[in-house]
Amino acid sequence: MGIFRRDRVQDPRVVADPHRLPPGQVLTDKWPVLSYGSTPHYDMAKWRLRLDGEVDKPAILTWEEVRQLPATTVTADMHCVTTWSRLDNTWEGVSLADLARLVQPRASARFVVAHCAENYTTSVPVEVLADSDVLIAYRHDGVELPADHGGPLRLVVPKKYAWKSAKWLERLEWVEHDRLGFWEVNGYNNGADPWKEERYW
Ligand SMILES: Nc1nc2c(c(=O)[nH]1)N[C@H]1C(S)=C(S)[C@@H](COP(=O)(O)O)O[C@H]1N2
Ligand SMILES: [Mo]
Repeated sequence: MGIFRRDRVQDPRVVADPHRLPPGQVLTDKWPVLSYGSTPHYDMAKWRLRLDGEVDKPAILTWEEVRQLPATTVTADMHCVTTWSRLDNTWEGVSLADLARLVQPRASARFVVAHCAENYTTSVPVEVLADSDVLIAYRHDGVELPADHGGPLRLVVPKKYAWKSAKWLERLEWVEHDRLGFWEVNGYNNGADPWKEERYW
């Protein structure tokens, strides 16, 4: 039976709202780990989150400082380009809107590049990040975000394929011109809209 226990016809949430499952996707109740490279293990006393680039108030935050920022809870679906979708993930963290209030991006900033462990990067337009369901998350479904799933901190962009939801986030860089990330240069479509099936080039 594998991880794909229920299909779109049977799940009551999808029956009630067929739009929730993008075309070509299959539901999973389990949470697969999809990582290129190995899971990093940080010394949290030395860990930092860098917020910089085209912003008026760049910041370097310690773990304690991240946890003291105003917290947000978002319930959102997750769609991987390899065709699994996991509904109703509860994420806790800091909204991108609150982060933007902190660093004050300039008008010239049109994209944000997420920099992660192992040189993984991805980029997201600022309009997409302005959506109220976008956050940097440190908890998932009531527990601290497991390391394999991006703990201590990951970006979550629910309305894009999940490779935009960068795990092991270390830096957000506001930039004027888009910069293709790891998967985007390796064959994934930079638009990444699951409802348009923007999967590959
Ligand atoms: N740093 C980093 N972030 C990443 C990845 C990765 O390999 N490295 N994989 C992406 C992909 S393709 C998916 S589907 C999701 C998977 O998240 P999960 O392992 O928590 O399910 O993380 C995304 N973020
Ligand atoms: Mo993925």
